[in-house]
Amino acid sequence: MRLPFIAALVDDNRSGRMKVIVLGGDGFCGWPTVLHLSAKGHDVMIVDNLSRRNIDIELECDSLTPIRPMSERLRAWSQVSGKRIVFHNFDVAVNYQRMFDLINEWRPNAIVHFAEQRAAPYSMKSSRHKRYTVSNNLNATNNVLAAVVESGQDIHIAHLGTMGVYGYGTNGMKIPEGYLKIKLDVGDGELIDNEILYPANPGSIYHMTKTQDQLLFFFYNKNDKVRVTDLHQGIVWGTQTAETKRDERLINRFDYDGDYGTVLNRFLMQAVVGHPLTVHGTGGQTRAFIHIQDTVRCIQLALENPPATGERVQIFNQMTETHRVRNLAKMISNRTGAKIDHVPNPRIETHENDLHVANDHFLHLGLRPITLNDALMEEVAEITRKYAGRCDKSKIPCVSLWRQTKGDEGKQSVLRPVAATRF
Ligand code: NAD
Ligand code: USQ
Repeated sequence: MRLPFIAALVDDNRSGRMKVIVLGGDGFCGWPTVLHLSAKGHDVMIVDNLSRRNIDIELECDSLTPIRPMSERLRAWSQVSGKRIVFHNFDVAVNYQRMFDLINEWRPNAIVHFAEQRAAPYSMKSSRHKRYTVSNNLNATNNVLAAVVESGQDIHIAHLGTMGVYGYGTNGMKIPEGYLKIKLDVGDGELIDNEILYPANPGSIYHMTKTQDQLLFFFYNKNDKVRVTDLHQGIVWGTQTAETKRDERLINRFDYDGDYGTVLNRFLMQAVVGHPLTVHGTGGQTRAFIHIQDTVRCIQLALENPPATGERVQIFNQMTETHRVRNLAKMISNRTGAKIDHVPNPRIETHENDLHVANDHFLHLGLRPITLNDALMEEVAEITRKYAGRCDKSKIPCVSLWRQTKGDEGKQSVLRPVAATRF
């Protein structure tokens, strides 16, 4: 049986304090995680190339919330908490030497890897966006793994994967945490028990990179015994956490545009700014969700409970509940009176799916899930009201099409799924 907190106990001062590098620590999930780990007493270092802020410039759209430059964020945190966080600005996918040197000099206990291009619509905009997403995400992951191996250190890597690696259809079965138990027919009626990575079924180039990440982890774990936890996270909603609320300069980002905004935050914000709720197609898509406060708690739990050396890649489903898109829209419309608009679906995805997901690992580790509730939805609405003047409504529609074929645009909501999820 694995002992919780074992990596922390072997830390220099044996106090449970860890040295953690957070790759992508300026982003929506990364920034609140950095603050949460720092508040818990860990030594935190951020690596980020600020590519997400540059993509805002490319898309001519900004976070709804006025996120501050990194130096101001760090100064504010130091003033409110008395804790120092170091920031390095470089590209993990390109600058291998800096990554390697940092690991050698700082000798972290753990690396949390958020540093990837994470929007499915952005990844499908054009061949340039597809190539950027593949090159950025796969090289970032491979560089981190190769640097850890070359350093010879026993560093735990916690990576943010996605529920989308599984696809979203289960034919009634609960999606297991990473591995599928199977029976191999070896002939003559003899069946052998086995466990394999759950068959990948990505729905976008972005999601496809996460399925490839899984293979990189599998290989480096098998070959080099790298300790990895892959967190298959659902759609994150909300914006603030206990730490980001401590000072306005610490505010987290809030994406609402058609590429980076995710469905629940978009609906909550659309209701406030008087935009019809943009349900794609029938809205029968069911997805997994998690509040940002639980995201940071899950990462803390994952770091405190690393796999043992030699153990296979540990995969946890990081989600707390599932919802159907049209039900979310109806619920928000009932609360606010917002109009619902069923727009043609720009994506190629299954129109109606049920989704059942196992999340026992985090529950056993002590996660007490925060589920959708009025107070938290009101918090998102309040933030939207406060910063509504920053919203550019022309950026709300999702204009990134999954297939560029002429004449497909309006029809995509009635396309059949490209792959039925029956294994
Ligand atoms: P984000 O875009 O807000 O943050 C990612 C951060 O990584 C950005 O600050 C960006 O500048 C940085 N980055 C990207 N490539 C980099 C590189 N090559 N070198 C250095 N820095 C780089 O995204 P997020 O919402 O915080 O997501 C973080 C991770 O969590 C992603 O890997 C994403 O796939 C995963 N995830 C997010 C959600 C969600 O709903 N937001 C859900 C499931 C999984
Ligand atoms: N959708 C709408 N209306 C909108 C926006 C989205 O109906 O205005 C629908 C989409 O068509 C899709 C569903 O809502 O069926 C979810 O879309 P999303 O944009 O909220 O989420 P997605 O593209 O899946 O990506 C987000 C994050 C990604 C993460 C993933 C987790 O951007 O980083 O990996 O959620 S999961 O969905 O579980 O794979």
